[in-house]
Amino acid sequence: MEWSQTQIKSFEKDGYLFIPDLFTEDEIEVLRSDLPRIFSLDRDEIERDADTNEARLALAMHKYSKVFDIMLRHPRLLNPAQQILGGEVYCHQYKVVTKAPFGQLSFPWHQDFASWSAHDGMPEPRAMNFAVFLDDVTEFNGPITFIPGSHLQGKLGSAAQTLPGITPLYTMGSDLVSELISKNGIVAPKGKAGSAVFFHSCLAHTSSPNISPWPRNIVYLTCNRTDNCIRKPTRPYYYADTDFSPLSALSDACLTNISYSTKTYAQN
Ligand SMILES: O=C(O)CCC(=O)C(=O)O
Repeated sequence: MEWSQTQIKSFEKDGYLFIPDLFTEDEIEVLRSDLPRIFSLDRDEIERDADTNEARLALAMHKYSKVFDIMLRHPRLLNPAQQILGGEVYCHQYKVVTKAPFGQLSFPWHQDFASWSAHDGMPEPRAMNFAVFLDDVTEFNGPITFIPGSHLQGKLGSAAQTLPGITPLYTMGSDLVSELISKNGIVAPKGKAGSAVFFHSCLAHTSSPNISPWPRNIVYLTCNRTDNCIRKPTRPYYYADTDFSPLSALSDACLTNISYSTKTYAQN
């Protein structure tokens, strides 16, 4: 499934594309049903707040979850990734960001490319995020929030900020964010589980804590063009993979075709 010209134009203008109901409820349930097992694992790839033990991220889930290994190669993510990035892609980062009911996790304003460039030596902003909602996302459970069109400014000023349970994030100052918002506004795509939002690596974004009694899990596949592979890795593989093998897509029915017995078992 590739994007139409209208979708491409909208992405080029706004820096993101929201697609409601890209995945069915059944497909999402296959993924969501493995989350309790994943977040109970004691592995380096599961990041928690050291003080509260609140789970924040599961990274590189393809190493220990069969169903997320399948999702990594889903054609509804990979085909547009190859189309929009203009060539073969590999997985730079793959994660579930989990916001527990009434949890603390939030992200200050940032552009992803600032961190990928500074930590990983990514040459150009030719990687981007393909995100799928695993729960309904509302204004109350900490939606990801964008400044539309901010990607057109390229990489902007930022400084490393230490955050609990994740590697330092290159974040943007309030004056710069205010200026961008006064020009371009602010938007938080919301929708049912199964909806997707794909966004440019220079798009300024943030997200606030989950103030609701409902969970908010989003899976992010960050694809990078193989010829833009990272040059100076400084972080563990699960933040910035150094396996630059191109991904190839499975069949469109890959999530529904897996047999019941394989749905929840561990990958390794
Ligand atoms: O999932 C979220 O709330 C935001 C995640 C984010 O901003 C990021 O991973 O760069």
